[in-house]
Amino acid sequence: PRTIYLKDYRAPDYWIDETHLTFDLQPDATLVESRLKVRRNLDQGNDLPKLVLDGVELELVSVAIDGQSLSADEYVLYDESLELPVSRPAFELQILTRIKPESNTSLEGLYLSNGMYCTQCEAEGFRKITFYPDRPDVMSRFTTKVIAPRSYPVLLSNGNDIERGELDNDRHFVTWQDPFPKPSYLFALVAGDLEHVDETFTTKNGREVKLQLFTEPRNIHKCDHAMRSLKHSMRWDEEVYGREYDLDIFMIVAVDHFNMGAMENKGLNIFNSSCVLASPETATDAAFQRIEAIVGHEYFHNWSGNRVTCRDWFQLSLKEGFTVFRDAEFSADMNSAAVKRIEDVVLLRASQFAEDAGPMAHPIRPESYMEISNFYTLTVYEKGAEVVRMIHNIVGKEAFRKGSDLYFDRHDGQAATCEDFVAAMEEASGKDLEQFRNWYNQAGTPLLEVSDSFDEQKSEYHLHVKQSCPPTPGQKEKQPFHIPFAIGLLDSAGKDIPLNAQGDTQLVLDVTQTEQTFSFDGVGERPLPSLLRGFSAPVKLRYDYSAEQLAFLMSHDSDGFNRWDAGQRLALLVLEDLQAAYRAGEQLVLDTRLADAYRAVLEADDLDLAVRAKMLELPAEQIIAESSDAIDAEAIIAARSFLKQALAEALEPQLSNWYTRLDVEKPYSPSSADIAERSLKNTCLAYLVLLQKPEYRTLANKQFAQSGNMTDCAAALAALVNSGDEVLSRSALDAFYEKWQEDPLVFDQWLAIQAGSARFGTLQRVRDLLEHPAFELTSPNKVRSVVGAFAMRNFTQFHAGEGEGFDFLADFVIRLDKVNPQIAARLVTPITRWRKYQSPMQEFMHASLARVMAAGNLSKDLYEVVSKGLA
Ligand code: B3K
Ligand code: ZN
Repeated sequence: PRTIYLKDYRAPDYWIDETHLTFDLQPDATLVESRLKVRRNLDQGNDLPKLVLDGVELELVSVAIDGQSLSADEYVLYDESLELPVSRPAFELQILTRIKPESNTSLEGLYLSNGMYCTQCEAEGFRKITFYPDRPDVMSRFTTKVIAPRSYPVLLSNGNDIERGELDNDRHFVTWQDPFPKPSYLFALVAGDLEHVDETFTTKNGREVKLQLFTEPRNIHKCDHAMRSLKHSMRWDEEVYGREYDLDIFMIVAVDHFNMGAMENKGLNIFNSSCVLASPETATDAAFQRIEAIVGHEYFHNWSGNRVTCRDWFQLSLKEGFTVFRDAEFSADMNSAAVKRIEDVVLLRASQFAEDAGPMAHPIRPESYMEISNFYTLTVYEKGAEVVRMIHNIVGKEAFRKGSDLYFDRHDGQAATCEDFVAAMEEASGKDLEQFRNWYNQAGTPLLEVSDSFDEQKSEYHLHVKQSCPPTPGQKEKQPFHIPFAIGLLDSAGKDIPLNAQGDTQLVLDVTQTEQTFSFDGVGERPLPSLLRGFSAPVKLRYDYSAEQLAFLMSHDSDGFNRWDAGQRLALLVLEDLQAAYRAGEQLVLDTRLADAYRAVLEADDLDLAVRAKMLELPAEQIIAESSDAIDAEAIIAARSFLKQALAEALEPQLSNWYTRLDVEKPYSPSSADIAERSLKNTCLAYLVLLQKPEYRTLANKQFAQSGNMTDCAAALAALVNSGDEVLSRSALDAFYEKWQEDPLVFDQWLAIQAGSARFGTLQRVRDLLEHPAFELTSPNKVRSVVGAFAMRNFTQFHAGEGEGFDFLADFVIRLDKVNPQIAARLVTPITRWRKYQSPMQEFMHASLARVMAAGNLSKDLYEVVSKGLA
């Protein structure tokens, strides 16, 4: 496969002013007629170069220019493009193609999901529908006529429906017109036998917008939460960003077969059903919150993505990083802000840091790719959002809003670049962001090494900060980053010390050099620093805290995030010692300082319940792994599972106390207060079942059988399955299956709980699940629930044995690549990180990865990830 470089970007040779599409839908032979108004881009010259259109797996039926058919010797048809002669600077092009939605399992382009037609065009799926300049800087006005048998009563596309009617052969049609020019990746079409719920929303300027949510009839009762979330998003974007919706109708469609969470097609968002459908009985709190976040995310794209889109795919973070930042702030406003921040940082540390340290590491604006689908990454999304957050923190809230207004005004209707965004922020704030731009160019997670000194005589305190960034593929040397470093200083009573004449107790230090010292005077006693408050930059922080200091921060830091983080650091310290003891063959013993600190968390009377629950969660194995240079999976697993068990034993009275206190019947609500209660209760339960005591298992069993909501039910099931009690687990799993086998989203949870269990998720069990009659290789949700849960979220079982898990993954990925390359390329990542592991894990992983390559005939997607993994 060919590598595409950012430095090779050239503006398009031709514009497409209008795009008129007609779809005649049939599963095995859909006819797509495309009429394009083409115009030479005169900025590129006055000559008339050949018009090159993208097209993949299309059957070309006919081409005509200004009504004149071309014969086959007048054009050149390549594997992935069509080259046409041009003799006039403006002309009308008419192309007829035939495609087969029913055999499209890549879920890119036009495909069938449970008998309903739908599309996914981002990034380069439109070229699987018709020949087109399938690049985001070509923006066109689309009119789409959808023709289908009447057994597909609902026919949708972008914009407003302007005409509908009946046709012969029991067919009908609807024509849609989208007044906003858009790139092809935002095109969408849906046809099916769907029901809908309708609402209206009145925008701040009094425009009425019709909101419609479409699903298969059996799911129609699961739409309330998504609809409510949509209204909240629309209001929030008006209030916080001044952004108003711009069409008369906004539609969301839920589909079962979908590669990602959702897609922001103009006026017609298409969602993975798991990200839209929820009822208390079938969806967990996490699902409710995920739905709210994703509905918001896709809605926010209407401005950050659609009205202002990306010039090229290297700019992906322009829309994704910004939009993730927007949805994170939205979720923080709707729920517990502290918990949202903690969850985002956990995701970053557990998964994005690993990406940044692995063979696919790339800056948030990559410089090259073979397959762009591989760059819809945690780096582009989550780290991209952190970069926007840093800008927000550097320029301040008001200037940020001014900058965002300027960006939207200036680039409305355009395909923009990351540079345009930074420039707008710079202009609106007057702050120099020159060095800050390195965040866009350089990959890798920077490391901040901090030490301090105190001059008692002068009452002066010094923080010495050293920054570095490890080499990443293609980038050996790095320039220093501009890192906003939020800090506070605590006195011995745990109070914040004023840091300047204005009495500020928190400062954001601008770390810009490789080594830098910050001095504070008038400091009466040696303070304890609270560093990187609120996770003010996506970096790793090293400071030699003692266990006692961390315990002190856990109970005194005025920054809620850092209280939690001190707990994480303390647990990591303890886990490191336990790993060392394990390797030395010593007996593992619980560090009472950690037990005391956790007890204090359980007993504190002022702590938010949701944060409390988070503070009781040990760092995930991936986070522990991330903090060591050579991962010793066995020691990590042994240390962490010992610690969990030991904490359960040490804290039994407090855990059981909280459980009892929170074990009250009440109607379900996804309010943050109720979510917090369930979260703490179920965290306690997860610990308690580890004790070999029948009463706690009975408790779990009772909760499993009696709870009226899926949060409590699934948590109890997971607790049972993780308890190691085979009999109870089996009978609960069977009962769950009996009850829920007909609901695919709940069935997915049944799969994921088993494949993800440290005790139950053995390789054999995973193999059995793949043989389950309801498992489908063509369903990304099913694949993720079994193989994703095992290879990406079940560290213990995936790394067990002598690499059998890796071999299994290799075989599975080879098979899946023929069906769905995008998902295959994602799933293979765990074994591409072999370099980070100790022997012999490293050799096992490498051998499995090499086997994938040796299978040959890989898709572009999988080839890129595997070849970079082996390089
Ligand atoms: N923009 C889409 C991502 C589509 C990715 C396709 N490979 C979803 C989102 O980020 O909102
Ligand atoms: Zn997005």
